[in-house]
Amino acid sequence: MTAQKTALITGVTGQDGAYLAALLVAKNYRVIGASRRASTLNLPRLAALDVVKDIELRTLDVLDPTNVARIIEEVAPDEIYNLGGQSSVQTSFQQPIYTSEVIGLGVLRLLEMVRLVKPDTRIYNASSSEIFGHVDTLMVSEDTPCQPRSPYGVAKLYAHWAVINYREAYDLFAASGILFNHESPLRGMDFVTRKITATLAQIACGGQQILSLGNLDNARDWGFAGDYVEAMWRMLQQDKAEDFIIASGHKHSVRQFVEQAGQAAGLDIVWQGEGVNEVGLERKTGRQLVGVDAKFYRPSEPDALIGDITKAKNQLQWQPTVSFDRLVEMMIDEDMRRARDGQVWF
Ligand code: NAP
Ligand code: G4F
Repeated sequence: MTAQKTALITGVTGQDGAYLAALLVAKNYRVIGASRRASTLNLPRLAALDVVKDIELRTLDVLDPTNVARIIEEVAPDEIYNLGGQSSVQTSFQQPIYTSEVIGLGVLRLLEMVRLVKPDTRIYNASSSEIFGHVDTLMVSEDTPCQPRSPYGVAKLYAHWAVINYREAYDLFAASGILFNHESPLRGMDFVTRKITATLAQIACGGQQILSLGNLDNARDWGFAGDYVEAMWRMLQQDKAEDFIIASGHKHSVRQFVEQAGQAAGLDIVWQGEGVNEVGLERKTGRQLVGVDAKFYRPSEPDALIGDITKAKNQLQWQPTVSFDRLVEMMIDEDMRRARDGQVWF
């Protein structure tokens, strides 16, 4: 029988943290779930997947290296999945310095603490497709040059190179997953997909609100978070630490997401007008369901990129199992259930 492995997950209270905790518990890991100290514990996602009882919760802030070092010393993890951090690109334009401290220097602090305290630990770094930004090709691979277009993307690129440097300089087993957007019914409300499904579900259940969005023509390569955490785990089971693109290989616009979510909620949406004057109307009644507000536009945006997952398919034997249509349906179904039950979520 193989010995039970210990995994430390930072950001366990977030979307990916919850799905990864459930995956590792099912694989018989001892799971140490770390989150920031808060006046009330943020456990609804872990509770939704019924894993609170199966993990050991610890307080950890990636801003404090002594905190990180103490926990590594105490729990002696075989694997660390560093998912904790300010994850909103939009917020990074308002809080660029804080964002860089947490998701840029935060990763460097973690790498340095692992090197000093337990250098045989395997580390997963949550890199992002935001590192690419503006590119000459729309299908990006692990070798595509980066030109990030947000403070978030710049900080993630710093962390990405810190991981490569620690691999080369100190032989740490540190690997970056360059993940494209991944969503689920557990996605935070300040991301566009969940904002759309939660609001349309409330409207479909009798609510009177209008879904107010930014640029409807921006597009993303969207996949399902449950698929993507499996890829994180596979990356740390390789013989050698390497970086991998994880994506769906397809892109859709925000407008297409709204239309698909509307269909799934029983709302047929037609568009009228242009730019900030554009509105989405319910075909049957003419009632306004969607509006555009310039406050949700960003100072700069990445190109509409698609991820090339050839390397992940060949080396990790990984590929997505949930299609775009199914993803939207899953999110609408869950938000309709919450709306009917009067639940306020995240
Ligand atoms: P999320 O739902 O926003 O979760 C972020 C987690 O980080 C939360 O548990 C949050 O804790 C924690 N956190 C925030 N600041 C922290 C700090 N200073 N120290 C420790 N923990 C902190 O994000 P997610 O979607 O699960 O994403 C996980 C990681 O993958 C993030 O690094 C994100 O940038 C990256 N990523 C995500 C995607 C995506 O599409 N989802 C794509 C590429 C990369 P609280 O409960 O206290 O808020
Ligand atoms: O849902 P979003 O906020 O996700 P974004 O910026 O792509 O970032 C997410 O994916 C990254 C992976 O590439 C992660 F690294 C990051 O942590 C995060 O998980 O915005 C998606 C698109 C953007 O083009 C945005 O301008 O939707 C557009 N959008 C239009 N209206 C909106 C809105 N975004 C938000 N959040 N809110 C709106 O009202």
